[in-house]
Amino acid sequence: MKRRSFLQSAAALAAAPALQSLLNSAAAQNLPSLSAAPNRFPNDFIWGTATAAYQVEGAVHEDGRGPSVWDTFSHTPGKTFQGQTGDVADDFYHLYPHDIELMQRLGTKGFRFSIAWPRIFPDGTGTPNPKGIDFYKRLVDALLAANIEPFCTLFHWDLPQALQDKGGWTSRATAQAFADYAHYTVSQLSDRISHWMTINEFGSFIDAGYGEGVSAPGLRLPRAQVMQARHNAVLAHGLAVQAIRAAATRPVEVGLAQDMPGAMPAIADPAHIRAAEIAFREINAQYATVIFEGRYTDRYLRTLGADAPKFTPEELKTISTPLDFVGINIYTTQEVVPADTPDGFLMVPRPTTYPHAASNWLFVNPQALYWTPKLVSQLWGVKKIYITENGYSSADVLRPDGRVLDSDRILYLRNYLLQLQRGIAEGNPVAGYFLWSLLDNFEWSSGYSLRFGITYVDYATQKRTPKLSYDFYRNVIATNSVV
Ligand code: IFM
Repeated sequence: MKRRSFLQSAAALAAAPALQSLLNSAAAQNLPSLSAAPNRFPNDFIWGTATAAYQVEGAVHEDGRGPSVWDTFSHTPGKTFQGQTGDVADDFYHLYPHDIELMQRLGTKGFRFSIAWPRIFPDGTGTPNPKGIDFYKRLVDALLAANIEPFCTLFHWDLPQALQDKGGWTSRATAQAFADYAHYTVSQLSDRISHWMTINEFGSFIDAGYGEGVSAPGLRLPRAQVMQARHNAVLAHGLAVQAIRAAATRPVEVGLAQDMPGAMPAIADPAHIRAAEIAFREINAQYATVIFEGRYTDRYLRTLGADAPKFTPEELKTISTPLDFVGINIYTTQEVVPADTPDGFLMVPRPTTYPHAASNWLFVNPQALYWTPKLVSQLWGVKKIYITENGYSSADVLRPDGRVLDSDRILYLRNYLLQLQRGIAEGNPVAGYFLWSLLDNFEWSSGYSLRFGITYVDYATQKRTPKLSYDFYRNVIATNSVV
């Protein structure tokens, strides 16, 4: 301690006149001022963190909550890492006041969370559960008291089990049930919440849940049924957008949170950029493209042939109901090159040496935060984007001195945020960024084996320890820049 303060004061004494004369001469020569932070974000930029109900709340049997497909799936032997479940998770249901203090210390202006549908309608439909709504009222009131803007997602994968028993997303009735749940919830909470997102990441619960069987409900259905489930889910989104607008008691902004599989030009020349645009639209045909364009691409329908979903023109209109903002969950992207094929593009297979996080799908490519918003705004004329998720899983270690020095997460965040800032400076319409995640949490079928938080959670004691990346992010927010 002594040594540090001696060095600090000695350095300060030696540097003071030199620094002053440098500043003076910079001003005289009209050079940029040393005090002006480089890589600044817009003044009204919303810095936030993100979570989801089943991943953090716990308290699965409290206050009348019904079972969800994730309760069933995680309690089925062999489905999650070491049979782990979200029964307790981060116990956010009880500890949220403490976690809001963590957000305050961080300086965040926004918090993205999701509402557990089975807390509001334990059976998916029917009589609402007032205690479920009360929990979210308490949570939102506490956020507002802390000057943190709530960004609410209505569905982050915890479908009520009762609806799954009737076919889940393979049934069109689930789309209507979702709109009804959205209508009721917004009627109760829109006096407090201005930003609403319908659905989080369609592919992660449809394709992974009904096609590959690696997420709840763990099914491997024939392709035609999975394609119909995709359609029912985007229809649910469109119906919910309309229900939210109809139910809101004051003006609200409506969007979604989608992880558009990225495509970026391997080389930033016109031919590669064109190839990336074509690829981006096609690889998002089943979700984002139909939502923004109100049509499935010819290639999508042709490729599916007899397995293509059944739909009506009226449904396509509903699905593409205009949004106020678009939330994009961005972790990675993939390089595209032009190719002499009917599609005109080739997705570059990732070499085995391509860097990735602890999650084997999370390939590190900072330019994802530059190109994905750019392509979305250019292709579909989107005027307002939030990065609703971005983050990194690491092999975090709690050291004997009580610190978690996650320099790899900082490396990731710094490089990604620099690209985000570069894009905004060039005109990408990004209004905010929500880091995934505030806390380590239940990472679905990987259980607690993968940590995404900037706060370390000791699951045995529920003790929270801010990691070095928490300090890094606090500095980004305080300076509104990446330095
Ligand atoms: O934990 C998930 C989250 O629920 C959805 N987006 C990706 C995150 C990291 O895998």
